[in-house]
Amino acid sequence: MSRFKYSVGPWNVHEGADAYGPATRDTISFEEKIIKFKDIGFDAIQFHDDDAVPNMNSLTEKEIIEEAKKVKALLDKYELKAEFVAPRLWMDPHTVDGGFTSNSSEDREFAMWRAYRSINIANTLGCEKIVLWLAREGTLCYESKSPVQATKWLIEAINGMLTYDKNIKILIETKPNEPIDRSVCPTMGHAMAISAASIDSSRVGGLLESAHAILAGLDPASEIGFAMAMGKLWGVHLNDQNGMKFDQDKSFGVENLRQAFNQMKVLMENNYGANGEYIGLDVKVMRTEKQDGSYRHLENSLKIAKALEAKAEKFDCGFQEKCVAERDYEALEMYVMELLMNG
Ligand code: 3MF
Ligand code: MG
Repeated sequence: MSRFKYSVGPWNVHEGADAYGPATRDTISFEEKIIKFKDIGFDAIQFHDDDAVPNMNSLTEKEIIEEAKKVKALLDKYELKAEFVAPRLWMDPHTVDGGFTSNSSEDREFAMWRAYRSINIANTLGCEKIVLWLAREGTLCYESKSPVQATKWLIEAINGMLTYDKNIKILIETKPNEPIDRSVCPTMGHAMAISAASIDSSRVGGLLESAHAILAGLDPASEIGFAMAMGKLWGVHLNDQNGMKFDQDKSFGVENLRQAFNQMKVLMENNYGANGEYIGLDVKVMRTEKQDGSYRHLENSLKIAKALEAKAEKFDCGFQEKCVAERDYEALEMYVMELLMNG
């Protein structure tokens, strides 16, 4: 039995297309996905605004809420919760140059329209969390944007959301690059500073994704620890990543088991989940996988997460303290390796 509740997004089961090649698997319907998610052992679903309400740009505010109610009924039917709603500000023609920090005022307005509609959808789905993955908030051409102005626009946008709804919580999902070159808000340190600069810091926190930290050259466990020290780690996307290249969203722990262990350990030691936070697994199956393997990365990630939870449970704190007191870090390191290597 795990101490954690786990969540997943519909995008984590996908058709296998990448930047250089077409789909390799067929599309699976939303309902079929969530039935399987439940079956695998997930407790909650993560949503982009248009995962919940497709084609939302052409719907009225009232129609958007009506559509979201149908999704809520589906979640209730399968006894699943909604964890968060994230405005998808990277697919639309209005966000070619970014959303909240676009150089076009019309596009910035569109981004706010989507953010407010995301809040309405979250309220309808019964969740209080809005995730901002700031995909295109940054530069491709450095001189095209002022880093000062962009940061101020981002804070203004967050203030707008905090004002629009008095209960909503905003989680900034930091990422240093991809699809843009240089992000306005690349790390947890940046997210915490933006929180502090907002009109209600108690409602602005962070979501750490392992792969995103690795892309920034940082250790995910340290990023988790930093946000937890501020009391502001309200979401995680555990996965793995082989070095500083394109975002891979590999199964949790498959590249660096010790690093994965330390993420689990820091979450457990600091009581992550005590306020209802979920462990999200933002993983993608390999392109080579056949149709009937569409969920294997999720099953594997969950299995690895739970196995690492058991390892962290077994961690001998007395021995650690002894090693620390004696400054015998070679012994401590070998102890960790043996813990991980021995069944
Ligand atoms: C990209 C991501 C995103 C976010 C998602 C929810 C598509 O690297 O991690 O997945 O997690 O948009 O915030
Ligand atoms: Mg993510």
